[in-house]
Amino acid sequence: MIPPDHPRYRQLVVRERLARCAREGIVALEGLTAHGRAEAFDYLIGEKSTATAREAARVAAALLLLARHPVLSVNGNTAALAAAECARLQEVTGCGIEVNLFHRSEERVRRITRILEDVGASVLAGTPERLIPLQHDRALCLPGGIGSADLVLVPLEDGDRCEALRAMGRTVVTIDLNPLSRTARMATLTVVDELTRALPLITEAYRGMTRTEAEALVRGFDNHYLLQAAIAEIVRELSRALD
Ligand code: PTJ
Repeated sequence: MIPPDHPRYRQLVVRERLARCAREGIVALEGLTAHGRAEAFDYLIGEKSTATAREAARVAAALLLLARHPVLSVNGNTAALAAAECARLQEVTGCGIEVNLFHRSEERVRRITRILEDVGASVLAGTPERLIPLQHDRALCLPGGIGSADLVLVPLEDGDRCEALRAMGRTVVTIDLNPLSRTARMATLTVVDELTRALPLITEAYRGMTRTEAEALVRGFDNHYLLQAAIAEIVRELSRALD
């Protein structure tokens, strides 16, 4: 039992949830190390959504609004941490949701689908095909889902699928606390923020946005600039750390 007055109560609750989901086969064991890396980067950005993250979330909403067939790709960590936020994003934007896993097994796909459906999400189903040119199982996707999406929102991605999707001409929006990761640099747009903070920011930005505003936001953004700004924010946060 974690005492609610513990200074890092929230982080400990999240860790406990991820550990439980790992024991239940929802989160891959490797997902726990990915989370540890993210915790370290979250520390560096001050565990809050920065101004740059908010700006990037608005651009993400704009890209979603202008997309013809947007699909949110969900892995084990994303389902364990943010199933309800995924469902809410879908409710507001109408995006498709597809389970796509690096450490794939049909049992994990079923469990992750159930977590999402339990909070009201509608998850795409069907027979996956190797539609992305990759050697591992992230190649597997649904012809009516990621296979035909013009925009794929891929939180907590590993870089090679991001690169492959870009090479296929897709718009790739990612959420990644590490602004230096290959995914962050390969994506069309990266929101450098923690997943459970970033998804609601995107959802709320989408709700109030007109098509004209979206078109203006999409015309003016530069992912490289946003990543540099995110790194500058980390440096500022570090220089204040011991003040
Ligand atoms: O469920 P599976 O089988 O698809 O496997 C999922 C993992 C996460 C194991 C797999 O995709 C993987 O190995 O990912 P990587 O290459 O470790 O990349 C994950 C990225 O997401 C890292 O750059 C982390 O910093 C970042 N990340 C992890 N948790 C969060 C995060 N970014 C934002 N919010 C988080 N909560």
